[in-house]
Amino acid sequence: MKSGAPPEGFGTRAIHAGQSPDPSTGAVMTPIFQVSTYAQQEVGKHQGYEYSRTDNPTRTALQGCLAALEGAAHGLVFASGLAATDTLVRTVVSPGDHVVCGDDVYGGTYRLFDKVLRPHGFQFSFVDFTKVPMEQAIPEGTKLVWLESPTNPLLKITDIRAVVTRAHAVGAQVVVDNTFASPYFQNPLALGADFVLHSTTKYLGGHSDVVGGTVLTNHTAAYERLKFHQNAIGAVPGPMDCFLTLRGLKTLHVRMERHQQNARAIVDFLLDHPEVERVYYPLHESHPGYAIARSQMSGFGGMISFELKGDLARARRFVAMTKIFTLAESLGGVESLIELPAAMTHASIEPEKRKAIGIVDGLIRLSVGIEDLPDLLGDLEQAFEASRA
Ligand code: P1T
Repeated sequence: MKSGAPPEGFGTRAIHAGQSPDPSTGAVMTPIFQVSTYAQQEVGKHQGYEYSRTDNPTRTALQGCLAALEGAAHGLVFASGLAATDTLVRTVVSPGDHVVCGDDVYGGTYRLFDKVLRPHGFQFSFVDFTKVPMEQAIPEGTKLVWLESPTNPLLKITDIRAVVTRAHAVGAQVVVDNTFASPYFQNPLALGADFVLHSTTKYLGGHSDVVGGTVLTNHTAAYERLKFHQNAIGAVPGPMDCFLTLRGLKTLHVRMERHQQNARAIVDFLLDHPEVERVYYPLHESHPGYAIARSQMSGFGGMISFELKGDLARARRFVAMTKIFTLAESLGGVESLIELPAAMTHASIEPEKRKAIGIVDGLIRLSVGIEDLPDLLGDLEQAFEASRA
């Protein structure tokens, strides 16, 4: 795209935002600036880059593109989703402050809050925003509200506008971890949230070949503090990781449509299957959060959770017997994955807490990829047969 042309639609932004042909060579793709330091003409006189922990041109391009996709004024990237989470919490609250967090979040987020930040004096309470009235869930004195919607792994839907209204009334800021929806289907800043976080490892990178995280915001003062911490703490991604994520972003809109198409057909297949006990998918009429989901999301991708009839052993056999769905942690890549959250991604949550939230030991989570649908359906069908006792 030539400089000066305004990028408009999502796909155009995914391909062009934050990037222009390299001025020194005309290279159409942002180069991998594999460099740690930059020449200065005299002390403090340089071309905008001093040291790659502070800034790197490949990272700058990625940050600009991600900000454009979430409709944010500012974007910063980190070495992982958890590095982004840690830096954000340390930036916006202090030890002693009270953080209210959704009860159903990625197990690593829970572990960071409960096992790393709590011992430093940060106060956390975990609540189910879909059940507890907002006044009770977010009491006076709360400084930060942290939520996922849809949640990992139960795909619960929180009314983001309602959380924002209550949080702002008590002077708290709101972070939405938007990893599951992706910016293609949901933009929490437009719903009033103060910060959006993504594990870019997932849909944004999209190819299971890179780990990363990002924070997006419209608050300039908070962005300045976050940027200071990004450099001062130093949990930054390398240029190759930024390049891979940037490359992944270019097809985000196309991939999300196909994830959604495949997932919807698999949800129908599972709902009709006599050996399936329960299916969780937010954009299905059967989901209790369906109306809210429709009001704040324009669609949903490939995440489905379900429970089989029968015992835990059946679920363990099932996940071991799929051939196209790979048994693995993570999600959001082009390839389909299957896992048992209680034993894998959410094993760091104490068993009694998992049970209270509803993450039963036999819960199966699918990340539906963009392979051919008949092959995916055939794979699940053969796993049903092969896993029968
Ligand atoms: O893995 P990392 O890039 O550090 O991102 C952490 C993270 C944050 N938020 C959500 C909603 C996530 O799902 C994750 C990582 N989740 C997995 C690895 C998983 O399989 O659920």
